[in-house]
Amino acid sequence: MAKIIISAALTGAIHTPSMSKHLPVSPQAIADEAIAAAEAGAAIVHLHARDPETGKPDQSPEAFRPIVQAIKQRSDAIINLTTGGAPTMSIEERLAPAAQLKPELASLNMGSMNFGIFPMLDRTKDFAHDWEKPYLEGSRDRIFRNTFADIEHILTTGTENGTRFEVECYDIGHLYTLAHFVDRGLIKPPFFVQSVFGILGGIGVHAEDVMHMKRTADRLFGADYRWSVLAGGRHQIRIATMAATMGGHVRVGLEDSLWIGPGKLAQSSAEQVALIRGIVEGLGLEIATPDDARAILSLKG
Ligand code: KMH
Ligand code: ZN
Repeated sequence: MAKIIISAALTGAIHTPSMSKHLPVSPQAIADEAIAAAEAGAAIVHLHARDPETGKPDQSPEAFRPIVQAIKQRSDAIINLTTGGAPTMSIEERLAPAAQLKPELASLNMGSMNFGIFPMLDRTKDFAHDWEKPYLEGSRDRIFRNTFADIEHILTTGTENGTRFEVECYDIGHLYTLAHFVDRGLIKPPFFVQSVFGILGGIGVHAEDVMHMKRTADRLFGADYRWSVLAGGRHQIRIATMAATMGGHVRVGLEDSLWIGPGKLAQSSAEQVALIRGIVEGLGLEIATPDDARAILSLKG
């Protein structure tokens, strides 16, 4: 039976430090979280970086370098660098860490969209840093830009470096955009499709949404794709479980959800990895090691 790949997304650019004291911010904390998640069963660690003083997303290659070095010294987990960065950043800025550090995997966001993080304002009383509130508020009037030209630029730069992609699809149209790049021969199978559920501006978190994504991807890509699923916030584990029962791979981590249960903050991404690992193994399925995942996704290693 095929093994299930667990990805752990450790810090991201959606949540801000005042939402949870457990969100890792410094290079050391992000690397430690990555290693703990890998030890708990994650084969892939998806990385963003932050300014250690303020916790603001920092997309400079210099911010990523010490994180990547520390992880490589202590783990063979697959390193997946964000090219999404944050919706406030330019495409060149977003691409720079992956272009310079040439990881095995990088994210590739498949369409421009609204990306609403402003509802989180309601849940946070006090902000420790000046940037946090306007950053969240600004998502009312900000577009997460991923034009066809942007996607092609990231795709061709990464491919020249031997980097393959976690293809992030936030809606059904993004699958058709992937099909367009497949038709043009710009991406080769197996495609690692990360379906993203529950971002305000993308597809929702109903079981029918998950079924529709899977059915559409099956029809468009047949045996040429590997399906992984993430859901934002409190829906994370429910949707990951649903995907696992359908043979999908799963992504968890504090980038996607700060929670481990109703009203209970997760202390780490590793805690979420351990939870979903227990569910996957309880279903009688096996988790993939990093080398299993390299084989499943045809990575350079
Ligand atoms: N934050 C996730 C919903 C990226 O880094 O390219 C999507 C993400 C984007 O991981
Ligand atoms: Zn990310």
